[in-house]
Amino acid sequence: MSKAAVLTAHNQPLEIRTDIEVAPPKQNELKIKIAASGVCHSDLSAQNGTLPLMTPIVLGHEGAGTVVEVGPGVTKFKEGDHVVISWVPMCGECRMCKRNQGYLCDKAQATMAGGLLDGTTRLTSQGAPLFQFPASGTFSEYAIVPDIAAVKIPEDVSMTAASLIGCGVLTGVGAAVNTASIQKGDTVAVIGCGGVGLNVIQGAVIAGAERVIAIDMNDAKLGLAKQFGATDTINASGADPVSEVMAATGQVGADVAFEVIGLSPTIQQAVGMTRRGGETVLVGVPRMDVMLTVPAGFGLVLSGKTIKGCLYGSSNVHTDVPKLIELYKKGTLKLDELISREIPLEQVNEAFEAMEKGEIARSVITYA
Ligand code: PAD
Ligand code: ZN
Repeated sequence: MSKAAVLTAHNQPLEIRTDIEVAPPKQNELKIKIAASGVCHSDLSAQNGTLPLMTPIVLGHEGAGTVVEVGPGVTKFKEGDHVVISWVPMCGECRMCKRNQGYLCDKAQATMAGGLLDGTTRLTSQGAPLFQFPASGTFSEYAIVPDIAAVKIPEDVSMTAASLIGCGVLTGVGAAVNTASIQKGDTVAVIGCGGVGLNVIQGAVIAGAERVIAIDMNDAKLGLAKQFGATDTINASGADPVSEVMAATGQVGADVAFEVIGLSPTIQQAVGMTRRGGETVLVGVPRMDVMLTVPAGFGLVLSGKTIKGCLYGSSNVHTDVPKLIELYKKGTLKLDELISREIPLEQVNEAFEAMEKGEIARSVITYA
């Protein structure tokens, strides 16, 4: 029996349960003892129903841990390996993986409602099965994940720092480096400087952007944005970010604008502050009923703009995680600076509250 935080129904606080039964890993699955899990806004979105996952469910998808058991057929992992968990399993063999679009892996589709590759789960509590955040479920002392959803990391890297790679860093840095086509010297605007947005900012710097305009409603976040490489900041609570960005760019607009919140008005703002011929990259996940409306003529066709959706930073985890670890070791990629608080699992609901208030970059749950 072990411990996990369980969402029993949307909009309910997570329940800490200590009766979790974890079935042994099946074919090509790993049992992971979770060392650390970041709390991402997508967990909060699953809690409040913005992301429609099945319940009861163990949330958490930004994690790192140690392999404690391998299922039949596993050849690439052994007990004791340290891994980062990818909430999109990437098989490396399907048509999407083969065209370097592993983030859209065909096999992963079966996990998306909240389970493993066969659509089921290995966790039980109070006699009933518990779903898992797709291919993960890191608000739990133990998780069973497909072996194609794990990436080995060196043992000398802190698991607390590495856990953040599992979602916020792959997504944010990937949005800038993989999804967008930032060119050296570009001006980039980033709306929303939370755990993911700060990574878009550092990714934009890595991709060669010269100016990075950070936009948020919270001055503390704008301070952090500067630490991550923003050259300009705009507090959106007292100003119209579109006219501010236009004024700051000589009425040209940003070469690339990112929306990293998932709200209709800020999506409109991102499109509005993108220059003619530029790119708008949508990273924030809106409610499923949010429609994208842009003036198709001057707003898109006659201005030659591109609007791109960004899933998981268009990442290929099996090659991108090792690259990010190298950048961290070199000091080019900031991970420790993303951690606002280290908390026990019991404080996960407080972490959601702090996130809703926009107070923090990342809370990271650490396990004994
Ligand atoms: P977060 O809550 O840490 O950050 C959101 C930030 O937006 C906070 O700093 C807020 O202050 C700021 N904000 C809120 N409203 C406004 C506004 N009107 N104007 C300006 N700033 C505002 O969230 P996060 O960084 O963990 O996640 C951000 C989004 O990215 C969220 O929608 C999440 O679900 C999504 C996400 N997408 C993917 C993907 O694959 N596309 C992966 C991971 C997360
Ligand atoms: Zn996430």
